Amino acid sequence: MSNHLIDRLLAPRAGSARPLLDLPDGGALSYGEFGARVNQVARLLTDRGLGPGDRVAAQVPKSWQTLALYLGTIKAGGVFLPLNTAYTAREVGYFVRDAEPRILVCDPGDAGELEPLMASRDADPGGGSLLTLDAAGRGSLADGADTRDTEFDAVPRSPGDLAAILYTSGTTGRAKGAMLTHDNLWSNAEALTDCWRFTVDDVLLHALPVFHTHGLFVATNVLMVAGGRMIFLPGFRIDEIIHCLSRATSMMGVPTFYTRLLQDPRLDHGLVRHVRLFVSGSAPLLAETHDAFWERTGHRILERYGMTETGMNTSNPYEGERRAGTVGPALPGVNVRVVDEQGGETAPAGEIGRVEVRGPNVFPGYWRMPEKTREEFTADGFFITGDLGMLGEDGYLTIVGRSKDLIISGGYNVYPKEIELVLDALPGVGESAIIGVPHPDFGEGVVAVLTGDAPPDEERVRELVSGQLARFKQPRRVFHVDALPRNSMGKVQKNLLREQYADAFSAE
Ligand code: MCA
Ligand code: AMP
Repeated sequence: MSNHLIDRLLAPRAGSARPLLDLPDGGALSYGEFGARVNQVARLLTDRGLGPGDRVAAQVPKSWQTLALYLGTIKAGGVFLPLNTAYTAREVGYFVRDAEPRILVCDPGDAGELEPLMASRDADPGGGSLLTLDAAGRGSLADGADTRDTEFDAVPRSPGDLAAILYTSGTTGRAKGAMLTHDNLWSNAEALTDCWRFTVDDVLLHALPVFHTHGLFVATNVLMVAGGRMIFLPGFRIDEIIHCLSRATSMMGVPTFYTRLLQDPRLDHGLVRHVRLFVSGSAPLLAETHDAFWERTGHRILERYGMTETGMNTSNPYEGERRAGTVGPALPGVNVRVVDEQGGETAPAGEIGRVEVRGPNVFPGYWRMPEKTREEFTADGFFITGDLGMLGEDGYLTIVGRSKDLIISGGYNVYPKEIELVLDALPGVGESAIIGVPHPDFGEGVVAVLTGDAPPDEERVRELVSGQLARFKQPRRVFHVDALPRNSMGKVQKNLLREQYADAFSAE
C-alpha cells in the first residue's frame, strides 16, 4: 500500500533540483531539499512516538519549516492539525483537549503557557510531546530534525485515511474539527491545478497564512502538483507584495488583498505584466473590486468558492467568462445544487435556496461528533453548506448570503455565538448580540451590542476578553442599548441591528 497524498504530491519530484520556494531572506529551496527535510521531520515525529492516525497540532508562525511539518506529519502516517497563530492559550487548550494530539508544536515564546496542556502525554516513548518552531524556522523541531536521516519510507495510508483536521467554529459556540482525508486533499488539488492551468512555469506569490485551507491546501498543494515555485512571504505587507508581484505569474488572496492593492498607486498594468492569474476566495469579492481591478490591471480576478469542510466547490473559468459577483460553475467531479430553504425540492434556476455539495472533495465528518455530522448531511449524501445561493441556467453559482450566523472578517471566520458566550459572562452585561457590518478593509467588522446595568465600554471589553478570544474575533465597536430587538418568537433581530449600525466603520 502507498501513502495516497505523499505519493502524488511529493514523490514525483523527490530529489529534484527544481526550485520550490523563494524565501524572504533571499534564499531558495529545491523540491529535493524540501523533500529531504520532510523526511527528517517524519523521522523525528516517529521517534517521538507518532503512530498512524495520531494528530500533530501546530500553532507556529509561517515558515517553510511549517510546510515541512505539514507534509512530514502526513508522510509519517499522522494527521496535521494547524491552528491560527492568533488563538489564545485558552482557545488552544480546547483544541488540544478535543483532538488529543500526540505532539504539539508551538512558538518558543508560547511554550511556557502551552506546556501544561501536553504534560499529561509526556509518558510517551521518545518523551517530550511539545516541540517548538519560531518565525525563522528555529526551535527544538528544527534542531531535532537537523540530525535525522534524510531518507524515510512513507507510512502507508489509503485514500480514505485522515490527513488533516481543521477546526471551524460553530453556531453553538463550540468549534468542530473537520476531518479531511488524503483523497479530499488530493482530488481537490488535482482538479484545481487542471482548471487553473498551473504548470512548472508558475511562480505563485504566497502571502496567505498556512493554517487554513486557502493558504495551506489550495495554494501549496496546487503548486506542488504542478511542479511550480512559490515566493513564500510571511504575510501581506503591501511594499513586499508590490516588489514581488513584478516576478510572479499568479497570486491567490482574500478580497482584502485586492482592496489593499487597489489603494496603492503603484498597481498598474506594468507591475503585473508577468501575471497570468489572480484568484480570490474565502469571502465575497465585491463586483466593484473586480471591475476596478480589471480597469487598473487588465486582469479579471478569478473568484472561486469553498469551505474548510469541502475544499473548493466552484470556480469561475480560466477560459470563458469570469462573471463578477458569481463564484462560477461547479468544479469537475463536484455536484452543487440549490434546494428550497425547507430542504425539499431543487430550486429552479435563478431562485435562492440552500447550497449543498457532494463530491470527492467533501469531508467525511466532524471529529468525534457523529450527531453533528449527521445533521449537516442530507439522506442522499450532500453536505449542507449553510450558504444561500442561486444557480443560473448556465450553472454559474451566486452566493447571496448565509443561513448560518457567521461573520467573515479579512477572510477569517467569526462565529457570533462564541463571542456572545464570553461577553454575556462579563460583569455588568445583561446580554449581548454580535453582528458583522461593512468594514472598508476587512469586508466585515465585528460589532457588539450590549445591555445591562453597567456594561463595559469598548476599551474595557477589549481588556476583559483579551486572554479569552483571538484579536480578530474581538469586537472593534461596542454599543449599549436598553434592550435587544426581538421578534414575536423572542429571537434577536440581528438584521435590524445590522441596519442600525451599518455605518459603524464608515469613518475608517
Ligand atoms: C488581522 N487583524 C484582523 C484581521 N487580521 N482583524 C480582523 N480581521 C482580520 N482578518 C487585526 C490584528 O489583530 C491587529 O489588531 C490588526 O488587525 C493588524 O494586524 P496585522 O497582523 O497587521 O494584519 P494584517 O497582517 O494586515 O492581516 C490582515 C489580512 C490577514 C492580510 C487580511 O487577516 C489575512 O491574511 N487574512 C487571510 C485569512 C485567510 O487565509 N482566510 C482563509 C480561511 P490590533 O492592531 O487592533 O491589535 S477560509 C478558507 O480557507 C476557505 C476554505 C476558503 O474558501 O478559502
Ligand atoms: P471556512 O469555514 O473558513 O472555510 O469558510 C467558508 C465560508 O466562506 C463559506 O461557507 C462561505 O460562506 C465563505 N466563502 C468562501 N469563498 C467565498 C466566496 N468566493 N464568496 C462568498 N463567500 C465565500
